[in-house]
Amino acid sequence: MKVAFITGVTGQDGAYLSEFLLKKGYIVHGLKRRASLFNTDRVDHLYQDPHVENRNFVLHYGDMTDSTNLIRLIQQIKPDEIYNLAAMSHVQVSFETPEYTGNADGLGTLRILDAVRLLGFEKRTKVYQASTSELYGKVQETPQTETTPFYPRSPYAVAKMYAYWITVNYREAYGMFACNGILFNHESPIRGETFVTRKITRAAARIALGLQEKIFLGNLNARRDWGHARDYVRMMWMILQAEEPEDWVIATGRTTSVRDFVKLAFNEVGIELEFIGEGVKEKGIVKSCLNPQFQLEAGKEILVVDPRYFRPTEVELLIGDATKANTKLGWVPEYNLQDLIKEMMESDVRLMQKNQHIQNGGYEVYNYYE
Ligand code: NDP
Ligand code: GDR
Repeated sequence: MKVAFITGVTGQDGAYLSEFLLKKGYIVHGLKRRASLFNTDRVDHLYQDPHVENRNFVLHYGDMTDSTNLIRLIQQIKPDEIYNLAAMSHVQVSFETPEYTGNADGLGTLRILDAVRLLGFEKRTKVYQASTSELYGKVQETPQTETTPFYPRSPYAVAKMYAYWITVNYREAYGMFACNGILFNHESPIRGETFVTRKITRAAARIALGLQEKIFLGNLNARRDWGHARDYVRMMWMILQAEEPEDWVIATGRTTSVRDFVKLAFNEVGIELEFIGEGVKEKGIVKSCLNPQFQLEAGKEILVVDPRYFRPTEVELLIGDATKANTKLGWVPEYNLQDLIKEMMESDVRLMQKNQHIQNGGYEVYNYYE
């Protein structure tokens, strides 16, 4: 039985990857942070009572900023594969917490790699590093490939650039099987609520059900290459099963603006939108509501641009070319954007209907819109 250690196990990708590896027969160990509230919602269905022997899913407390903790855990677990997914992963928040982001995302990666080296595990433990299309930043060429130059545009991306190169360096210096997956945006029904896709699908569900008046968004012109997290975690595993350690772009090859994502999400529940005005004056208005389940009048303003969501430096256009992954490893995504939006909308409508029932029963439901 292979043993995997996943940092960031409580995040979107950590949850999908845990499920994937457990199905493959792995023993999965995960790193979780101590928090004042429970933070394991996404993996609670995999939880196993610690009093049961021979568990195949085990969580450990730790933090990417704590070297001794990481060394001790890697020594105990003796993983065949480490998936380093832990990170302060919100680009806009990284402008508010640049030093912490550098520490957790950049130096955190070094701590993992160096723990492997220090313990003499260079030849037994493979390392996957969660690199990102944010490395491309300011557009140098499109579509972006493994050879496109990097031009990071946020403290997050700069930290991830350090992580990318330290992974390459440990591979070359110490012969480690250490690889970067340069993953473009990938989403799902369990995507964090403050990333734009989930913010939109939650709000679309709430607006349709009459639980929320409008959504406030930032740059509607930004374009992203959005895939499904389930397809992308499969590729993380494939990267570590390849013959040679290399770096790989994972993307769908299709790019969509934030504005079009909004339209598609509302369309999914039978609501047609039109956009009027420009820049900070742009607004989203209901054109028609064909779904008898929802009471939305034509002409209602449901989207407003709020400059608080503009970033000091923005990444305007991402579109990836995953030809290498396709030809060398046979990776092809199973989901397209329409499938993804359908799954996210169905899930958020169900979730919000549940909240509506609770509210109708006289109880308060806490909601936040960012
Ligand atoms: P999430 O934000 O959903 O999850 C991040 C995980 O990292 C959470 O488990 C979080 O714990 C944990 N974490 C954050 N800081 C620390 C820390 N200091 N010590 C230990 N754990 C920490 O991200 P995703 O699942 O979406 O992404 C996974 C990785 O892939 C990240 O590194 C991200 O930067 C990268 N990436 C993501 C892409 C995407 O589109 N999703 C694209 C390309 C790269 P907690 O739950 O306690 O907050
Ligand atoms: P991104 O994802 O920055 O690409 O990073 P996010 O969903 O936050 O933003 C995508 C684009 O949408 C624009 N935008 C808004 N974004 C947010 N969050 N909230 C808004 O209200 C809003 N309005 C417009 C943004 O300006 C941006 O252009 C994600 C993260 O998962 C990273 O960890 C990962 O590395 C990259 O994807 C690939």
